[in-house]
Amino acid sequence: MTIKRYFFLALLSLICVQCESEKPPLETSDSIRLNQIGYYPGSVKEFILVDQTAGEFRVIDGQGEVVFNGELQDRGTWDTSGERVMSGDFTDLKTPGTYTIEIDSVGTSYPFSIEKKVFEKALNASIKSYYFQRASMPIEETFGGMYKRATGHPDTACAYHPSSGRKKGQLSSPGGWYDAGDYGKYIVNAALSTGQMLHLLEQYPEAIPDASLNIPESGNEQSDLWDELLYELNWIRTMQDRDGGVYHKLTAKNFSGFIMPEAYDLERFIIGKGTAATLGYAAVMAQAGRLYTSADPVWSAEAIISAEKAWKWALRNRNVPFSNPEDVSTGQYDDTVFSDDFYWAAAELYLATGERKYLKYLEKNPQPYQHQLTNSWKFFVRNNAFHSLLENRDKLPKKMADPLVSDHLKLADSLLVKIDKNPYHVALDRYEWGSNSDVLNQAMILCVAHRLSGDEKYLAGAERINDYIFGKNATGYCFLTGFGSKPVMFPHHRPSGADGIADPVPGFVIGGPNHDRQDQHEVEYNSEHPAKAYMDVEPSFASNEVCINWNAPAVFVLGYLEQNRKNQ
Ligand code: 9MR
Repeated sequence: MTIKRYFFLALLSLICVQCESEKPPLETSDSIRLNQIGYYPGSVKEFILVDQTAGEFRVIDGQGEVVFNGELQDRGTWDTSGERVMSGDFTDLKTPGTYTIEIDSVGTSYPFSIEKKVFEKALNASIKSYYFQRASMPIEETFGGMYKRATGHPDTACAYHPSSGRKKGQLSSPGGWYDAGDYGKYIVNAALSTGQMLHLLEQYPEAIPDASLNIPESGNEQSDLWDELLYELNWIRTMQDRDGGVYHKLTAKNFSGFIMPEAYDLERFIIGKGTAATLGYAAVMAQAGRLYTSADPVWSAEAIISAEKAWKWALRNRNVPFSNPEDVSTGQYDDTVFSDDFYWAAAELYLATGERKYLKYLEKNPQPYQHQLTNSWKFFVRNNAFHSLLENRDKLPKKMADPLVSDHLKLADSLLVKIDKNPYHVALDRYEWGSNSDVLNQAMILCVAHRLSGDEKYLAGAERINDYIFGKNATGYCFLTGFGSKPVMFPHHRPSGADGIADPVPGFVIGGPNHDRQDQHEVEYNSEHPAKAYMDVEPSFASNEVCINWNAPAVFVLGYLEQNRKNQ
């Protein structure tokens, strides 16, 4: 090497060292909030920057190359989270890959992907979570891996609680899913959740093919989602009394401690019998019976006959509410308004049987098309009816079908207006118990609007909302257990707490921020703001529990997005 060349190289390396020392590598910043799983190439791609001011951002690929430059927009202060919010958009970046976002003086985001089928794993896990919730059977290692466990709660000899209307005897009512972090089984919520997922199967029977979930029924040439739903439906059927009425729930008198299912130590009872459970039964059995006709005509016919029997019971018992008897303190799913439950049952029975009496009932008893703000699981019962009727609008008189379509699109448009106005591009007005499911149910409404109209704006709206669940939110957590760079680690879920495994059972959408903080005596929240009223601690049943009706809209939305975006 010549001396000249030597000096040239030495100078060059000095300059480089200086460059590097001027630009220390950026650290990961929790102030950048985005979908930690990722985006489809064809999706709207947004992220949020909080409590920092910056002008520009860049997207960096896996090789460290800048592949996109963009500008941040000031979105003002969001009172609900107390944050100063800026947003960035990189929708035009469509090349598949793994990326991060960098912002000078702030840091770098968590990594995320742009890829086709970007939610496939999250979708499958969100369905598989129901397998992990199965009562009365073991979770075998072949299917559950390290989350294997022994059989819990056989439920083959449950005594009747006097509230059931029976004074003696026992009911065999095995199977079904545990409702949530507790080990109860509740008909109202079982019907709602199963009904929501049946919408996905109705729209896309092949969305979850056989053998995609690795569950015991995989390989039986039937959709694995059907198999999972049947596990619940067959339990639901055991809860119908001979007169057609349906028991409200099967639980112990109180919640158990944080023990594994196989360590159960409390006697379980058949509790309550009422109008809401009976109508939920009628609706979901008619819906499943209709959709299952060709696969299993016998099962289907029996389900529909039992649904009609339930309907008749409800007509004779129009106003039998449930509330916990004095000696019972498990979940209530209490309701006093049954018009929406009647509406859903009438809708499904009409579609299943074609009988005019059910159509007449719907015509005479229309339901308002609006979004109720509190205890919205009650509202979603009504939505199940709308979604089935809309999907089958060719079977409705035009004067009924047309307003249903236009009302649905109006509701979806009102959500889009909120999404545009909100600094985080979400549409929630209130953060209640299970707020994440409210977010997902709004996304579901937008998916249905997309299905009705084919208009891309609704699909984009559903995605923008869905990003919230995976990290574009005021807590920075990815709210699906087992996913994301800032994952939920301590859900209020008994098996996750008791199994001695550090990672929680995967695939659960946790409840999310809850301004009402019903658990504040046990949990110290670190923010006063509604959108931040969330703590990743096991005792937080009001913000960090899992529940079957919170996962159900995630299954629908992720399934819908996969079907509509997988090739884009
Ligand atoms: O999701 C339910 C929420 O809307 C109610 O405010 C809350 C209190 O009644 O109950 C929630 O449902 C719980 C059920 O009662 C028992 N299993 C766990 C459910 C989720 O926390």
